[in-house]
Amino acid sequence: MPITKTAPTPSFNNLIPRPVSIDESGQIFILTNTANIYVESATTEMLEIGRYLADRLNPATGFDIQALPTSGRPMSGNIFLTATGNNIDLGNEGYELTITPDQVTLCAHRPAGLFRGIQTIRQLLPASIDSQEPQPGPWAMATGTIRDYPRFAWRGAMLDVARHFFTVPDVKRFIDLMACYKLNHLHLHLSDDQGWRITIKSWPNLAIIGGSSAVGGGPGGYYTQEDYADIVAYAQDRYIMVVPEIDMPGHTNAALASYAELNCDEFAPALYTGIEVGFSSLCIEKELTYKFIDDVIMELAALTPGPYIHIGGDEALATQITAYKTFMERVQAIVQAHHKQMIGWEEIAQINLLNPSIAQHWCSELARNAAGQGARIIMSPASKVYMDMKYDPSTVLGLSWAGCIGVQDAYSWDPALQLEGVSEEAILGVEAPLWTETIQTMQDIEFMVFPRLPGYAEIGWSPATSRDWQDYRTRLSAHGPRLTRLRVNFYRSPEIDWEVDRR
Ligand code: NGO
Repeated sequence: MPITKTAPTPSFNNLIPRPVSIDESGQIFILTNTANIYVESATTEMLEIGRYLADRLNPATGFDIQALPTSGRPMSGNIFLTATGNNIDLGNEGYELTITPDQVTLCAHRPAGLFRGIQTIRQLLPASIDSQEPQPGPWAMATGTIRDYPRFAWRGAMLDVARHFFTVPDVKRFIDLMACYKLNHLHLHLSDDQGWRITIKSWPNLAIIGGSSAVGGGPGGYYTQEDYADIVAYAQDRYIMVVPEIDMPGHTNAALASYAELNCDEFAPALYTGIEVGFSSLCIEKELTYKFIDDVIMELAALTPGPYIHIGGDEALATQITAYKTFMERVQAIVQAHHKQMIGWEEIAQINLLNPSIAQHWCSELARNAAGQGARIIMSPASKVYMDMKYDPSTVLGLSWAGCIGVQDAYSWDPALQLEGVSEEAILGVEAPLWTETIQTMQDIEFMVFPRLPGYAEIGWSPATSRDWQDYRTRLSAHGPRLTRLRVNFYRSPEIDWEVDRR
């Protein structure tokens, strides 16, 4: 049977994450070459958001859509972005989208809400809207109203740039793809045994020596502070907060190799290019260790507009537990002295956590102790959200220590039911890490991240009661053509009947 060339009927049914409320009215709006984007209460920030949308629409439509200031509703045929008259109950990221045959109106209380709503507009247009070259229209959208806001404040992804290094353009592409699914935190794992990836001006060898290796012995690399600031600003323009991690006291071979004086025996170990964990430790007894940490956190805090610094704390297998506690309590004080909130992997629950420190659950029950102390929890259960796990035993890339994670496994769990003693109120949100021991290129990243990431985004955003695997599976199939247009090297999982790109 020949594949039909007609475009799918416009509807609200293929959105990911699924909105809180959908009310279709059964007509269509058509975006034409006379349309513009009118922005009310046109601050620079609001106009930037309008321009962001125009930049997403112009390449594929071939139109010259402009973002223009307005006071009041524009004429029919246009897109109207406004912060006026919106219900503040929708919160900082919530929005209301009303589409009639005449107009598209996106209303949000805060700019972040407009930005999230723009992702919904993109998904309501045909998949070909994400092409970089002009495509045939018509650019039809279904009509009706969507009211939407997130379940959890933290919807994140983590990229390990330490095991393998990824360039600034790679990280920006990762950010763009996160933005499509309304994610809002990018956790960068900036140091590990195999590499130190950011310049610290007071300890220059960290990047120069510690940045010169990678798993498998590749050339490594590092971000200058300017590169890092560029990433942070790029993310900020997409309402994504960068959360930097410097892992300690374990996972520190790259630092120890860069400065002999950081080692208890004053001998610098060789650079490490294998994938074992748990063998390195900063020297807990040395005062210099804390001077080092203070310097690093001070520079990192100055580069970080967001409130968080992640200090790792996982798998400190080469550090005695009493020493670990002494160390971590000092580190917590250092982070707070630099006016930041400490985040650590759930092992930090072994210390006396000071408000507002945050623990990240990955594979033990320690997060429960953290919640018991009143700390908020980020849920990253390895067996569900580790994007470095293989999809199934035949996946060439990836590890499998936490099991294989198919698309359904990745989707079908609930953060509030995952760990007894860690309830909805204790949970700040969900984050999916991509560790990169086996991941070397952007193509590899895309293959492991897609199509699992949209599922994590939905778990973080959509009400638990509205989630259903069969329904999600159908919606995800319609994202195949979108990901293809975005040139994402996604895994064509056999669990999904991928929709054919019909134009
Ligand atoms: C663990 C370990 C990482 C590994 C990862 C591989 C945590 C928090 N520490 O997760 O160093 O890269 O597994 O899956």
